Amino acid sequence: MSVENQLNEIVTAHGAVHLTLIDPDNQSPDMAGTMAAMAAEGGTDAIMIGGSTGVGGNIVDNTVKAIKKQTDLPTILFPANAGGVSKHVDAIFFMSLLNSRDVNYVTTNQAIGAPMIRKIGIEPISMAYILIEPGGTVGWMGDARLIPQNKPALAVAYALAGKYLGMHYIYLEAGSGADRNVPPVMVGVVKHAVGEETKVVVGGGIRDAKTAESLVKAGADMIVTGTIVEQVNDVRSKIAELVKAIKSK
Ligand code: 1GP
Repeated sequence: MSVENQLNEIVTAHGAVHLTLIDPDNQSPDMAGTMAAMAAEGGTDAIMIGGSTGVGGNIVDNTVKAIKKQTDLPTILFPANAGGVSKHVDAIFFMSLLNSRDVNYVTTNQAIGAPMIRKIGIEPISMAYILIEPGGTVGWMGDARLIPQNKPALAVAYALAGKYLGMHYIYLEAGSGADRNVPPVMVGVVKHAVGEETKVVVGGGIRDAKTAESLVKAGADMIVTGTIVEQVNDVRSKIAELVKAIKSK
């Protein structure tokens, strides 16, 4: 079964998916493998691998290989650009940064990477990537016109544009380590607009069970957490706490 279908089935069966993001630039590949294994024990559904800076060359490959050695969970690449593609992942979030001013992040990196993805045979999962304030490093690197937190209608407009362009997933991103996560009200109106079939992924600045739960209650299908995994000693319990809060069954 494709990774996309696996994730969608988890949404149907359990109400939401939890994704753990590991930035290859922030620890050794072995440590990344250990973190992924602990996240798996905590009940996360898949491991995303990516970061905005310092992720070229072998580091992504080595990190993915170490993660695959220590868990059976699906691995999904979350690339900063075409340079970060690894043949070892199961799938890739094939994203367009819809609210970027820079065409490189909207279509050029995608065109550079697409033939490689076809050749190595990893599964592309089409995704509209939409950056919300504060936007973090990715907002700066991606030259995004950040959507203000108090303008949910703008997020709806971009999300619908993504859906009508054929994208299956809509990622509302506040930026890694954000001091303000995407507001639940924005998630709610976006989910209402795009409907059940299009999945809404939310990430950036989510650190506790209460926040994760409020976002899923508002309509998020998938929650991404990254920074918190790097900050706690007990990764397993932290992930278990988040997973418990978002799964209805
Ligand atoms: C970043 O949304 C993800 O792309 C995760 O954000 O690191 O703040 O959990 P955090």
